[in-house]
Amino acid sequence: MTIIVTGGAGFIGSNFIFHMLDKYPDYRIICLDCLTYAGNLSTLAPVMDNPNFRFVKESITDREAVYKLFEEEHPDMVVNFAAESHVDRSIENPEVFLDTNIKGTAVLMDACRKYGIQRYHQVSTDEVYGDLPLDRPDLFFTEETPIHTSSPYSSSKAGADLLVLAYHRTYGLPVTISRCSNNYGPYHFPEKLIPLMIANALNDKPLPVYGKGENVRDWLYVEDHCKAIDLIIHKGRVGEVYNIGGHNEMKNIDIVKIICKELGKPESLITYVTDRKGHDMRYAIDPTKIHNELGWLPETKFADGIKKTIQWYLDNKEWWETIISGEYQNYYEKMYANR
Ligand code: NAD
Ligand code: TDX
Repeated sequence: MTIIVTGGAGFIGSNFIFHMLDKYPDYRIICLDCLTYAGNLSTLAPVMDNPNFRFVKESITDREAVYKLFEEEHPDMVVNFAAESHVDRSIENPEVFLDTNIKGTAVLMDACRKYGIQRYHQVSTDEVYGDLPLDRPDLFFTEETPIHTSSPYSSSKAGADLLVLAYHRTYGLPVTISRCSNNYGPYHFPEKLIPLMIANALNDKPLPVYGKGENVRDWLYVEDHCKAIDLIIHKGRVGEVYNIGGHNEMKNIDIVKIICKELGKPESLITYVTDRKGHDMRYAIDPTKIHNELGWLPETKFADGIKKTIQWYLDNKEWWETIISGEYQNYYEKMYANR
């Protein structure tokens, strides 16, 4: 089995590669990643010498490069993690989100059509469903919830999902889609809530909470997401969408307070800043389908997962300090100064 994993130098893709190489010693994994600001080759250092692994630095939007890779490797599956993934960046500059998230998905699927494939899997997000109100805790996103996006990021992911379903219906491409809630864990890029708060707290810097911090996210430990995708690509039904979520809804402010407590830092570091434009209020996934069909359940309790995550950031300071000392400084200044 040869699998092309795109976006494997990023947060979830790298965790997925580690999971697959560990679990399937006879699989060949090809990571296709163009190393944007969010991709980090040092993340893949532990597997670089593995004979079952190959890294290819190309963009999923480059048709020629993608076709060449298919000719060389004859993949049995493609799992597409590659994306521009940060909502705040999409608000500043939507265009690259359209290129990578929509056009890149089409290029990958065209290659699958041209050369043949057993499975094309699209890694999508719960954000395609929009948001839920805080005063209706009885409501959850199911796979039938209408697409109703809020940000350029989520719109580009929804556009990709629709293309994937269209390629299935029109060309019979054997596709699956997973829509997951917020992940956390090792190698999470420090522009996102949890790693940003850990890094800032460790540096005794202000902890910028958008709005009132009342927004709710449904947090899932990244390893549980990887296990769900593993199940879907092997046992999921072609043409189907599977929601993945941890039934672990938490307010942003509560997450930040937990991080302060775990690190022994004062809550006085918390600073309320101008809200995100179009900020989604609540995400909550109903994972009944993947549970009933594939037997998947989240295994990591948040109390344990957040401890493991914080410990990882304490043990791997070099990884994130290198990131935040580079181009990230300009990003941080632009996004947070005078906010
Ligand atoms: P990330 O930003 O950490 O990593 C993205 C990776 O994709 C990087 O390595 C980057 O270099 C690569 N990439 C970007 N553009 C590319 C291109 N044109 N060609 C090749 N590679 C490219 O993202 P993540 O958080 O790991 O998310 C991975 C996927 O999971 C995304 O599709 C995202 O939409 C989805 N998702 C993320 C979450 C979450 O909580 N992080 C939740 C649900 C779904
Ligand atoms: O500095 C911050 N302060 C803050 O209050 C940041 C970076 C975020 N927030 C809030 C905004 C959100 O309500 O925290 C919440 C989480 O924010 P992000 O980490 O940016 O994640 P989110 O916008 O929820 O999107 C994430 O989950 C779904 C991923 O980035 C997406 O790729 C995924 O699809």
